Amino acid sequence: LVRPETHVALFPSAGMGHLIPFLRLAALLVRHCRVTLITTHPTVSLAESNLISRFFSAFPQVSQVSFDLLPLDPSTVNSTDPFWIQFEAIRRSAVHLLSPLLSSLSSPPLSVLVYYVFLISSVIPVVESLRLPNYILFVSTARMFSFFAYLPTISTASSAGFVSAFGDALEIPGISPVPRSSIPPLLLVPDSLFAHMFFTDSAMLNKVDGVLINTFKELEPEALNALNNRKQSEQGFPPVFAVGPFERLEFEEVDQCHAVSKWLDKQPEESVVYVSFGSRTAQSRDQLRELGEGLVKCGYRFLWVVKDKIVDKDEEEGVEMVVGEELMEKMKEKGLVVKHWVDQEKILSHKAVGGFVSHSGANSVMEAVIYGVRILAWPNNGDQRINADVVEESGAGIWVRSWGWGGDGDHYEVVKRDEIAEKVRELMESQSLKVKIGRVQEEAKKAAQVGGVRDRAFMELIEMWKM
Ligand code: BUP
Repeated sequence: LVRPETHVALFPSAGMGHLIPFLRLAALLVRHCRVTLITTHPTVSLAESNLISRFFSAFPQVSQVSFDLLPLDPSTVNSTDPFWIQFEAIRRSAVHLLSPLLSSLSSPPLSVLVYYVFLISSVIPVVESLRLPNYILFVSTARMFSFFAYLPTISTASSAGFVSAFGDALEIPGISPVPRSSIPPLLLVPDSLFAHMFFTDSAMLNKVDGVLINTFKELEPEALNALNNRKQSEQGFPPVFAVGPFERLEFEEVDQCHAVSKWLDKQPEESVVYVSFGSRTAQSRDQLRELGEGLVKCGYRFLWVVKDKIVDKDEEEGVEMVVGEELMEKMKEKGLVVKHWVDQEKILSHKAVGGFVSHSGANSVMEAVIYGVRILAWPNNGDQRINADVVEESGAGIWVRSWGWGGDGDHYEVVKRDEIAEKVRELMESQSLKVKIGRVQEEAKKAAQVGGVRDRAFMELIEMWKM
């Protein structure tokens, strides 16, 4: 069996969508080896600091080392999104602080660092000087990773070069084309912070020893095969390990969800559509109201998590203020509308829930698959249109390509209530969708069973890391 001295340090970045998979990875790894989690302070959201505390209470055997961020002048960063500013603060701080921090983790000596993708350029010089193997936990889909990893082959490492090289769609060998309309919007904004990170870090991929992705073969066969082929044919391309599905852990449970659970308990089986757009994207008031009207119109019961601010600490107005009292009154009969953090997996695993209107964040897609809840994907931002292809191609759900990005900002269009109602009805009524998600769920269960492909992937990694 594995020697206890294998020691893995995990270095996540900001935001719940990134923190959660790192914590779930920590929980899977701690069964086999020593784990240290590097946490950064301060966090952007309350949800992050709360979850970190609960994690260490639940896993006292995981060591914590704290990484205090150096101050960053926001005017030196081309972004107003607090999460992107935080990513940059972590990147810059890591250049100075990571080396002494990793060197201090000496008992037992560190075997490997697993970190967030947009830290590659900060981490590589450090791990090279310490001769430490380095792996990424890519917190999106394998399809998105194929896109990320393909960029250096077509661009001149800048948005301008990329835009002119792109055309209508990007043909990546082995996967279906990525249309221009699916490119993360910020990648097309010259000199955006996001574009800077994307191009700088993808260009250094060949210095990464391996990539872990929370996915499994049957969910993304084409992308995983294509990545494997690329590894075989291209020197320096890192191996990709499908280590999913990651599952929710007990410590993630939140008290606030009791009222939600009580309400769900009263609803008939598979009668409720759950609506949530993730932890980082706020929607415009106009879109929120059309969505609310659409939910009323669809005729199904619904549980809707409203979000109109990017960061939870800024959410000051109650849900009535945000969606309007008149609409709240209409929604009362069939809906429960909340504006706080909920226990999403508890909701998805509830027998009353039959469908999920989701922004198709990678974690949400995987969670819906695990519980066999079919998805109506409505991408808001970033990687989400690329993930929506995974939803459709795998049979986990549907999406409407003609709908614009669903968030708030210049490039977003409001989708009207009638269209929303019609698609939600299709989601809830289609028998073929039900059958297809059932098949994907079965595959997810097989991948996660004891001795299944997920366990084998971890054993392979740990064997390598102990050398
Ligand atoms: Br909101 C919300 N409760 O109320 P994604 C989210 N979640 O448990 P995102 C809750 O946050 P990225 C809530 O289950 C999932 O694990 C949810 O991750 C959980 O989207 C996670 O789905 C959200 O990947 O992150 O937040 O947009 O930017 O990484 O896609």
